Amino acid sequence: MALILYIHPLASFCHKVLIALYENAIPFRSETVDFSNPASASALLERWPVGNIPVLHDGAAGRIIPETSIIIEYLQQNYPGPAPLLPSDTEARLQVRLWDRFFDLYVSTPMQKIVTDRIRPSGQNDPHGVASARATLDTAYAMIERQLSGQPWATGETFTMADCSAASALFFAFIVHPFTAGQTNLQTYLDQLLARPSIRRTIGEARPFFEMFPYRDAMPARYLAI
Ligand SMILES: N[C@@H](CCC(=O)N[C@@H](CS)C(=O)NCC(=O)O)C(=O)O
Repeated sequence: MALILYIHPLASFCHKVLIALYENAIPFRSETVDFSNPASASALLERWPVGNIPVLHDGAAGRIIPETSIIIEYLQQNYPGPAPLLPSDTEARLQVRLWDRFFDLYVSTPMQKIVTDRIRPSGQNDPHGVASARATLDTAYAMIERQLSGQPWATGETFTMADCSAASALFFAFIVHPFTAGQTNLQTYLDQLLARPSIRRTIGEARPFFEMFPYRDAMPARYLAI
């Protein structure tokens, strides 16, 4: 198999790329990175010294491709499928890139800050950083609520890379920082994302690892039935 995606099945940024692969039925093999295993961790660092996952290895091209948005664009360029996730129209494409960045930077990143603070060694928590992450999520949720008014997906009528980013970000963000009662567009959007086959499949594959999630106790019951 030419494409190998190095992942962890519970990791939200890995979900973003898995969703893109499933949307276009691109054949690939996934390999789980075990950060607690020095051999597995150092093999990842050899491929991408930053040490983040996911990382794609394209054996046919002899290339390593890191960074979720770049991986998805690379897949579209080199392994195009029936569901392009970046539109060809340049203005529409800019909007997709903007909202992809938005979900990564202003939803996923603060969500990760809140989650990882829970597993810091005792006495090394960062209450100021967590409060700031919650404030960022409040701002982001209000902006997404407005953005979704009158359109089903993040940038319009079509499911795109921005929605891949949104799905992985909002699934976990909702657990650690729920939407307010008035944020009905956000709630409908999350429901719609969770009903999509590529996303159901990704979450289904993550479910056996939910016990490892530091906020497992706060997971909505319906997440367990996806
Ligand atoms: N900007 C990166 C973010 C990737 C990222 O933060 N991945 C997390 C997993 S969801 C990770 O590798 N965490 C492990 C670490 O930082 O050591 C991307 O889009 O690929």
